[in-house]
Amino acid sequence: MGSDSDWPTMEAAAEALAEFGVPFEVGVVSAHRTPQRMLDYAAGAAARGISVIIAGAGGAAHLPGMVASATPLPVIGVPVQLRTLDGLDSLLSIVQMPAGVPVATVSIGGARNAGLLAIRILGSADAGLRSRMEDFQKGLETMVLEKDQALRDK
Ligand code: RP5
Repeated sequence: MGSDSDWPTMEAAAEALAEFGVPFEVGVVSAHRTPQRMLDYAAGAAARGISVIIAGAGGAAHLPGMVASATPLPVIGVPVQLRTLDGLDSLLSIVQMPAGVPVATVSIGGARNAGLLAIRILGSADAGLRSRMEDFQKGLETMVLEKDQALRDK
């Protein structure tokens, strides 16, 4: 993430990965304040065994796109909502990438979905993880059906 101030938002991605038992690392890598560190991080991630990068930033949120430009790994961008502009600035800074440099952008503040998308990407080559994702999806369905039934029983 671009700042430790992003952590209250980004924590949900870490929680999702932890729920599925997927190992991850968390860190602050700023596109504007530590540009060389960001480039080194992105360029070295694949060689260190990283498979997917979730990059969250707010405001002029150039981190996900710049990381994507310096790694062949899939990058998921999380627009972090700051006090101004309702996070629209973050979203637009991340989502409108030039052709050739994709960032899979989730919703404003959508860090949990970023974690879940990373799990789906990893699950495409991991049958056990994919099976756990299918169980998770069945759990969502069960939850909705139970809520529906609870409303009908009122
Ligand atoms: C961005 O600037 C960070 O991702 C953060 O969302 C925002 C503000 O950072 P701080 O001033 O709170 O460190 O680069």
